[in-house]
Amino acid sequence: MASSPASDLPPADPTFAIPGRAHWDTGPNDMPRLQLASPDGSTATVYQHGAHISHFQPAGQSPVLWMSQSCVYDGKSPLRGGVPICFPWFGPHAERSELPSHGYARIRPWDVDSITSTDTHTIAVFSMTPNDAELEMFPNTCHVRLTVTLSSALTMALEITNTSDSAFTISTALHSYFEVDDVKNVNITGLENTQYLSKVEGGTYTQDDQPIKFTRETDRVYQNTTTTCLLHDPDKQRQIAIEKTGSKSTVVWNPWIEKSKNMPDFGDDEWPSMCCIETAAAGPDAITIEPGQAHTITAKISAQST
Ligand code: TA6
Repeated sequence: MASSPASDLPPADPTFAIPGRAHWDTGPNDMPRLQLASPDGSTATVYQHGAHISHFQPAGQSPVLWMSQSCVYDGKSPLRGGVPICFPWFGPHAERSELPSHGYARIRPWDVDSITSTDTHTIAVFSMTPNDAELEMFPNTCHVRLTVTLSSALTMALEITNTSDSAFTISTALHSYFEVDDVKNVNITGLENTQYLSKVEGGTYTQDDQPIKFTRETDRVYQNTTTTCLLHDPDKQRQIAIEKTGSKSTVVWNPWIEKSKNMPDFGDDEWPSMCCIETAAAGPDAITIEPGQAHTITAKISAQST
């Protein structure tokens, strides 16, 4: 890989840039964010807070990731939309309700390890090591790295290394929010005949042999699945593919009307414009990592006109 850093500045330096490929700017409340571009003209944005990807737009397409207009940019809250990193647990903490939903990784700044470019890709690497407060929540030392690779597709690789001397089990997700024209008109293929846990109805069910459609609040953790999902959006005349490795859970979520009203960082009328298809390892598909070992989850997002 031929990298072309602009200078010997540290990549987290706000003056670091690779002309035409990477530069830092600031979002609301001066939150640092990295703007990436690939040779084909695709773009992506990653906030240093949570190593949170907030934007991905393939060349010639409208934005693929959804962000709430009510998102809170205070450097403490999770950003609503894009791709929050859920780690080291998914959802509410199993025993301690006072701990943050979806873990600590998305609500703290990450280090910037490198920003490089090649003839075809632009790559940014972020990492974090839990601090004392985070170790109090989850008492296992680890190192977490997110590699963001931008071409006409967006590939995210989340590598979790167990740096402790005992095995630990984590649940995690790349919690991707996708922009759709009207969620009532989309469908998702790839999860037919797959078992899922429904957080809305409660209990476990099996998807029929039909595509998933949204007619109500939907919050499903599909289990033991490694398939690629396709999000078909006829109104946008687009299909979004989510390919994955290292993940056996796929979470499908739309809050619908009432839940949207109960989320202060989610507009009451925003639910028709999004749906989540999350690349996860949760519930029975949680991951146990032995000392000194690592596990990587990848999600590759691409879009094509239909
Ligand atoms: O992925 C679906 C889910 O677990 C839902 O239950 C809902 O809570 C959503 O995540 C958003 O969680 P958050 O903590 O970001 O509000």
